[in-house]
Amino acid sequence: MRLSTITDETGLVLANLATRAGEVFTPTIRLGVTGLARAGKTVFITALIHNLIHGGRLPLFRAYASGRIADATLEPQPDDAVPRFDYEGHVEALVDDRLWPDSTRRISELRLTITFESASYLARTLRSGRLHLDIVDYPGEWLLDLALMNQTFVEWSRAAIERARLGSRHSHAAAWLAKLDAADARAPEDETLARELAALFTDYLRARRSDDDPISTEPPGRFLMPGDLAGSPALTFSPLDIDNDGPPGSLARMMVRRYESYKNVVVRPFFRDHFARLDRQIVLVDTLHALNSGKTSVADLEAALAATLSAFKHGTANWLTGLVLRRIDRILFAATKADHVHHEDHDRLEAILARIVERAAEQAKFAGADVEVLALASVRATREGTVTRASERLPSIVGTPLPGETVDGRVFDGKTEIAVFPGDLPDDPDVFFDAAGKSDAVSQTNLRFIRFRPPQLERTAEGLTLSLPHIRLDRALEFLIGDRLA
Ligand SMILES: Nc1nc2c(ncn2[C@@H]2O[C@H](COP(=O)(O)OP(=O)(O)OP(=O)(O)O)[C@@H](O)[C@H]2O)c(=O)[nH]1
Ligand SMILES: [Mg+2]
Repeated sequence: MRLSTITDETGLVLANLATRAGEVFTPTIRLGVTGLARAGKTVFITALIHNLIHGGRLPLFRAYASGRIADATLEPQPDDAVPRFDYEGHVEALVDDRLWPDSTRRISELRLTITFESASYLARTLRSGRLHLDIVDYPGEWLLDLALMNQTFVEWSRAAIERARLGSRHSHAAAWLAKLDAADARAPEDETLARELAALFTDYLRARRSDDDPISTEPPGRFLMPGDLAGSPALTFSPLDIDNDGPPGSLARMMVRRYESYKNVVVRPFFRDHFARLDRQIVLVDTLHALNSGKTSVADLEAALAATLSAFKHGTANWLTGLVLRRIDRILFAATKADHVHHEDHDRLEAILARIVERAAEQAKFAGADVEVLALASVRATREGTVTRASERLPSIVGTPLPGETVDGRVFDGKTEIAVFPGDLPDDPDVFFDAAGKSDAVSQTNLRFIRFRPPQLERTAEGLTLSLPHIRLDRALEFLIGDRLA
């Protein structure tokens, strides 16, 4: 174990002890909202808070439905160095302008304090009746960085180059791969070459991000969002086609050193400050987008989640276990944007997600956590209806497509409502995982999802806008914090 690791974890013991001491007064749940880029983290956090503050319809969130929650308010967050989550800005965009939030570019945090009355007399006399819920939002790009913690430079290089050579990505990566082929990794280190390789590699990452690839990101996450590390050696490296670290003084050694610096300067502190202290976790997965893009995307998504979540296992398997890392005792895997399919398909969506996260969930169980899988929509942008096709009545969804979305060659302006039949999800989740032979089964499902604008909110007779509609946000809340309000 390196010295940096020891100091890291000593710091963490102190941080966790300090948090625990504070909890004598008001208990705190640090909720991890985890998800790849565009999975729906920012919308989820905004909708959760909005519903609690504005009296949303949450019948399955028991403490709330039975009237035991007196109040939910935003309070100053505990970490002074982290910007505040722009809750008000996101709500305004969603509710007033009917716009989704922009992709998140930096980390932010928010504390919601819930004042409640326990259901039992004993708990009422022993406990304070207040609970802090601390939530952190960050760019999904950064999540895949966690997978680097368990990988050497050589392992990471091999996997990254393999992914770059796949299918449509190959064209984005061509210039970078050609430069790699021409470079001699065993030759003496060369700053100019290192910069050129890093720049071409970054161009490739950028091209993938703008593509409609569901796993549109590839670590290192900071290459596209460098912040104040821009231009530093820790951000000036690239995978190399090598099978060992190379001789001292070589280009390969230089890249290995920088890769390790990236892990120490960027990834480790991010994990330590925001993930090692979590109590509960919700993992948001845009399952429908992956299904829409076919089997390769589903396989990519599965691998990305398993690799990312293995960082948590790595944490708990540490020799300082129990002393240092908080134990996550509940994990909810949620298929987001479930309002894109009819409710009759929600069970199937859950079954498919359960299959995608099987490996990742196994690791979580290993650490003794309760695991649940759910299909949800943080903000429900559609309602249900039926369309008639060849005298057959099909369950459909009705919503306003985002400006620029196209359906059957027709381009939408963001003002027109339509009813669509998105297709049925298959009963058997395995059709997305079986070997090539069965690939027809997937194309036959003929799924078709379009992006909708946030909903027009209903108003009460007094002119008050109602809270954001959702699907099963209340069940998610019940699982994630319900027991702490009992
Ligand atoms: N219909 C529908 N669309 C949703 C929902 N949640 C998210 N979306 C869509 O998904 C997009 C991404 O959601 P975000 O919450 O910004 O995703 P994120 O995980 O914060 O993404 P990054 O900030 O890039 O990491 C939004 O712009 C919406 O188009 C939902 O509940 N229903
Ligand atoms: Mg976001």
